[in-house]
Amino acid sequence: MADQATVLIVGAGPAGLVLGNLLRANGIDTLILERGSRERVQTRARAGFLGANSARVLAEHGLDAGLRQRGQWHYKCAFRDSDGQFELNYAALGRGEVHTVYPQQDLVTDLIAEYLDRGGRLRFDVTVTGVDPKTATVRHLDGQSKGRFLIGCDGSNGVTRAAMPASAVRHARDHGIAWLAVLAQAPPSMSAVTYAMHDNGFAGHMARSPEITRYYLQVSPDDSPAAWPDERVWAELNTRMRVDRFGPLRQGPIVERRVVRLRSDVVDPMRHGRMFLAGDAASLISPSAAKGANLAIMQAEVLAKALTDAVATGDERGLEAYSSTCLPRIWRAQEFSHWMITLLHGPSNGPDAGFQRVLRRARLDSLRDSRSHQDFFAENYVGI
Ligand code: RFL
Repeated sequence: MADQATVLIVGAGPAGLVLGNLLRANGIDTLILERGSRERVQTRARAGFLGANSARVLAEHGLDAGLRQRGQWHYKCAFRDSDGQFELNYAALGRGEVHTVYPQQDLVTDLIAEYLDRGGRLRFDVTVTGVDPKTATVRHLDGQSKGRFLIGCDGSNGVTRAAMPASAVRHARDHGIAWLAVLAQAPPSMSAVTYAMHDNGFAGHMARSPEITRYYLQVSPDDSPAAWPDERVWAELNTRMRVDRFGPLRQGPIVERRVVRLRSDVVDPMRHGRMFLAGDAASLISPSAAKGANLAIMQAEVLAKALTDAVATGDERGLEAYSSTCLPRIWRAQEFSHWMITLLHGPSNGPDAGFQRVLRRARLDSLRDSRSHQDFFAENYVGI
């Protein structure tokens, strides 16, 4: 099978689907190739917290009907440790922005339906096995597809980033930390996102929907999900969340568990020949500050405008500036995410562990007491 399209996109995650929708709205012939089945991509639970810019992009392009109906606004987060707990109402800080909590699989479901309604072409169950960035051609088991432009939205282990030349730099960091990420079939236990610091390690609580809550537990990087049956997860959450002091968690069956290593990387530049990278393919960011899907949506908007200009008028200045437009924003998010990692995770057992412990205390005290620190936090937490 040989397909042609003006814009060929590999991957139907948030990056590929937002881009596809924006291009279709501008009348650009677009084909998305996705390795998974429709059912698989529509049930893959990952992100939930969408920042103000993502909500704006989705609203401005008529992609927010589900978000408006079922999304929930979140505007505060809490930090707790052995000294107590404090809350930050970030809607009253910084730029006064809020998060919209909407499960990623619901967003992906909405985006697929809207894209197909807009006349977009999308093939599921097609695994791209190789790409040629110079000719914007991809190979898959059914043959090959060719575009005028090729967009890699196939995640951080995809074939498109693997086709970047040796001259492209991949700035990478493994933070040496892992989280057990679980979804519990239970309502949220608190009204705020809660970050708990404990000598056993970090624990986090994040609402997803009235019936489902995400929890995180810092675990050893070589830990396996099988070592964490439900009882062990709840016992450790109860300890680290200090339920004896702050009240019980609403428990329910754990319906998904996986170990996520906290890793970050940035590919620079994000372009090679006729190929452009977007989303996790361009930059992987640890989930510590909930930025990955938000960065993907930001890049999709920038790229959609640049591609539209190139196709409609032949003006490729937006495409030439794609990397330099996105990279500073990606690095701002990476910097904040890294800051969150150092705030949330206990010191190692190294010789300076005591020093690091007191530093973290000072950071938390500053965040609790300093209005300018809180404004800075709020601006970075919800924005990019
Ligand atoms: P995706 O979502 O990984 O989609 C890539 C798609 O490409 C397909 N694919 C291929 N298709 C054809 N041929 C091939 N060879 C292919 N190889 C791959 C895949 O099947 C897939 O459908 O990347 P995209 O679009 O860049 O979106 C990125 C986001 O998914 C990711 O950044 C977020 O989920 C990160 N993240 C969060 N981000 C937020 O903004 N807010 C959050 O609250 C948040 N929470 C999270 C998260 C990520 C997590 N994990 C699992 C790492 C929570 C967790 C636990």
